[in-house]
Amino acid sequence: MTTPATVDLNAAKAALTARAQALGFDALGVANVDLADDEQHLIAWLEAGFHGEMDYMRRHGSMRSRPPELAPGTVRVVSVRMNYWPREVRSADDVLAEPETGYVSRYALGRDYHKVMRRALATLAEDMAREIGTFGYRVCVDSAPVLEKALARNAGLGWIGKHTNLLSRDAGSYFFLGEILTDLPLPVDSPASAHCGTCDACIGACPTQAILGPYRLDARRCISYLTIENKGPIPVELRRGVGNRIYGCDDCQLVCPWNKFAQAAAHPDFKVRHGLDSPLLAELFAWSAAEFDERMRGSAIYRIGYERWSRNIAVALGNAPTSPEVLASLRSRQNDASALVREHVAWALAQHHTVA
Ligand code: B12
Ligand code: SF4
Ligand code: SF4
Repeated sequence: MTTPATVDLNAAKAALTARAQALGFDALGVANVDLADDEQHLIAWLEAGFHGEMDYMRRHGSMRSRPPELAPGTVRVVSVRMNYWPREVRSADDVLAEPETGYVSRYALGRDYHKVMRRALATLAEDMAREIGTFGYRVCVDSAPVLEKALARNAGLGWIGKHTNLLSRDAGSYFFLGEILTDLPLPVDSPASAHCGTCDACIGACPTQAILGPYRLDARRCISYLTIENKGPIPVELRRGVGNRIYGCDDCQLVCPWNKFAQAAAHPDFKVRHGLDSPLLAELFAWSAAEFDERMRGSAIYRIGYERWSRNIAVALGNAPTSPEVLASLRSRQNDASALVREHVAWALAQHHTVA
């Protein structure tokens, strides 16, 4: 990486902030690369095995807490926030209370945020380079091995809540994070202070008791992990708790009092597609693999594939009230080509006290 010698760093940061806003980011902050305390938490979390089958979390080792190991020369991390809650969307609480309807986490109703954020971050960095000259940088969104929440907290964008998501007083927690790792020694912001106080609503609200205590999440029990990251069967003892959640889960955030201040997404790509904010389970289960591919391409859901998608819907149908539609839907895929789906369908039928 190379750093231009004669850059006014205060002016560069002001320009970066203004450009970020114009590109649709809701906030920007800058932090240095020291994550020593968070590294200790990360090591303890991995040693407890809370990452489950997310082997990459262990493989990346200290790179996650030491950004210069990922991008040599990095001295600052620019963090950005982008709100994702769609402007026009059915109430999450209403859908969660309708067991024949599937609940898709509100972050996944529109286009895949990885693409949206990465494109906007790359444009932000390129625009900066045009303005101040070539500088060293690397753009990251989600899949890059860095502790995004800790970096964003240090950059003043919010605090890590007891549910382990980043949240802020002016925007709640319904936002994505992204970063530019850079060798530009930009002025840093102050870390945000924490405001959970004595509240512990998120811990009690978790349907599968995945939040073992403040800031301690066992991913192996989290519905987000079970329905998205987990490739195999959903553990039988957790299937009831999954309810009608077919992709991700928002419960710990839905009860958070700070989400009264959450703001709707301004970005048009986060608009609801294919009625996913309120889909009938039986209709989704009737999709063929080709229909799944066609409808979900461009969505984050596409990444889990048809088999895991079907597995998740089978569990939700097992948790739905018994009705001729639910039984017919499950029976239609009793002999599915996938052994994983067949096993979940058999479990679901057994919940309705029937196997045929
Ligand atoms: C792995 C992962 C998951 C895993 C594990 C979640 C987790 N808490 O780590 C699973 C699959 C479960 C998951 C679920 C979700 N995820 Co996720 N996930 C990630 C990913 C890729 C890595 C996170 C990580 O490093 N975890 C490691 C562990 C150690 O972190 P941790 O448990 O949060 O612990 C930290 C702190 O809490 C603290 N800490 C730990 N113990 C203690 C103890 C004390 C006393 C204190 C003070 C602090 C402390 O130290 C740790 C290091 O900072 C990030 C992207 C990224 N690259 O960072 C997205 C990310 C965190 N996920 C995100 C989202 C949106 C979600 C979901 C909301 C999606 C959904 N609706 O289904 C859920 C939320 C579940 C939840 N309650 O956290 C967003 C969060 C945005 C935000 N506002 O915070 C991120 C940042 C992606 C992005 N780019 O926007 N995710
Ligand atoms: S996302 Fe859902 S399952 Fe995961 S910790 Fe939050 S409430 Fe629990
Ligand atoms: S629900 Fe309460 S404890 Fe949990 S993150 Fe929100 S304020 Fe903090």
